[in-house]
Amino acid sequence: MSRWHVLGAGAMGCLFAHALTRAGSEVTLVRKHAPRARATVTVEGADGTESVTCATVTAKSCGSVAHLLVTTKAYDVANAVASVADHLQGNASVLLMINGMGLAEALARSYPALDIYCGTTTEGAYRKGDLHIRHAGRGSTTVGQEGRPEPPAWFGDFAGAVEACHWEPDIDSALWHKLAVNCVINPLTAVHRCRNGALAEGELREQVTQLCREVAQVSYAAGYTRTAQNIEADALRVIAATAANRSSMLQDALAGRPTEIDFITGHLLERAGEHGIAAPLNNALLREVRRLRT
Ligand code: KPL
Repeated sequence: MSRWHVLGAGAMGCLFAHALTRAGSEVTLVRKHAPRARATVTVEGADGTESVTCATVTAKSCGSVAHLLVTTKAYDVANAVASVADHLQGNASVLLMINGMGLAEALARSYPALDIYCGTTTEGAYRKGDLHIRHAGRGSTTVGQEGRPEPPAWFGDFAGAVEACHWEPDIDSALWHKLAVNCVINPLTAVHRCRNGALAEGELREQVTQLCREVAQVSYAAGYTRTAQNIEADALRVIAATAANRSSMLQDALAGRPTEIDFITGHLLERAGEHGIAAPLNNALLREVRRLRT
């Protein structure tokens, strides 16, 4: 069984730490403060409530790290990884389970020896308290390293612990698809302070169509043909399936936290720029969401 260090103790960090511990992996939560050597992680699910205990350490005292799972907000990744950099084994495996794109490449430039993987999940979970979450909806988890057809040795145990988890050789396309859906839903819900379902009606529905048109143009140009062809149908399906939810960007905005807009719409616009595509509504939303905190 692999030993995992987990950065980020939000809903996803807790969900994965719980699943890995339950399956027998040794999990250590790396936290800002670790007053106790062990802490309880509690998950409320459809089948009841279950708790496990995990080791807790601070970055300074975390010991040697062979497998690092990063579940922080996108804007915290660089600092969080830097905080444990002195403890990373030379060729440590780092799995980024975060929103947005562009961070794996940035991390690889800073730490060329690291073996970096990316993942995306449709699991639904929200935080009820410190290390206490509600697992609200079951989904699937996709992990990969672009261009690597076969998973590494640790993936067997990981996939055995995490429900409906599969290896994806073309992880970039999976991440882009998630990013595309997030570009359509997250900024609109944050700016209009509405739940996802409100995007299916009226003027916001028209903006969804315009965003999808822009996202499709960029997706075609960047070579993500399946996303280009299906983005509107896929975004509408996610809007319907998550109608009662507040998007993560709306939750961040309501809590006065920074948002992940630069890693979601910002990344889309970078790619649009490379291909000379304007994407005006995405541009306007990027500016509006950036202004939400000022
Ligand atoms: O991923 C999401 C998010 O909120 O970040 C969606 C799919 C939009 C669900 O709310």
